[in-house]
Amino acid sequence: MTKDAYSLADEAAAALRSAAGLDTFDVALVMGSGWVPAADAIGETVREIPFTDLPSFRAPAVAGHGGKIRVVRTSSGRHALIFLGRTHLYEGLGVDAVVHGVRTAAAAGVRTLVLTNAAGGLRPETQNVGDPVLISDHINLTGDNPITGTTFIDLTEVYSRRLRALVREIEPALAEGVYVAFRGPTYETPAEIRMLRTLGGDMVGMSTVLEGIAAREAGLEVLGISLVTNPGAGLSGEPLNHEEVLEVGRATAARMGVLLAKVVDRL
Ligand code: 8IG
Repeated sequence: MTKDAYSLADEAAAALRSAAGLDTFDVALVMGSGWVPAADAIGETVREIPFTDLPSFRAPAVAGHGGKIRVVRTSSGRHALIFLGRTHLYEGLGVDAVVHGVRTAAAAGVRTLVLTNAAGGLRPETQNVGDPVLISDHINLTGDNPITGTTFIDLTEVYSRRLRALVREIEPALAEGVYVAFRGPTYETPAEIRMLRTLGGDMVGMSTVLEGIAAREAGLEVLGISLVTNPGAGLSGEPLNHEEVLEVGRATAARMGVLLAKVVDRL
């Protein structure tokens, strides 16, 4: 029998503890595209571990997505695991590969998970490119789920109300929104964007929801933040491209980094 995804995460957690020289960690952060430059503000780097040094991890396929775990000590002495890059469902490696980092972090003792992403904005009436938006809930249109079998996990509060309130103590004006995920890798058609607006979505992307589900299964408290890097297809008259995502990230890195550093120190 091949080993199940949870035992593989236990093995990866043991390798991570040993590579990091630490027994446990307070928080993990997954840095989406556009967020990697913000990682520098979170704390002092203790060690960097390439994904390829840890069992069952894959190097991310996308340029600009990094590919390592940075172990950081924050100014208040907390230890954070910063995932610089993630595996996406559209890479075709399967849902277990997508959530392996989250399961590994949970197995290594993390109790709080911060999921960041870059996303298309579905509400150009109120959203500007470069705005962070707190994820209040999600709509999973990936067609997949990290859980198989009769484990009926409650998803009433995937994205912690408590953590959202804590972020709003730091940035009271931050908007909240519902994040919709498709498998990708195509961006949407304008008709799909109109559909998502009708369905109650506020942001659209290709990540986060499967990791959020796996995190709730593991009992983690989750904070989700999207960086709006483009209006959804058909909302602006311009075609979408990946380079603008990275550019918005570079332009907002300082603001996002300061925000995350403050959040991590108040957990
Ligand atoms: I950044 O407009 C980013 N990621 N599906 N649609 C989808 N993913 C995205 C988008 C977008 N922008």
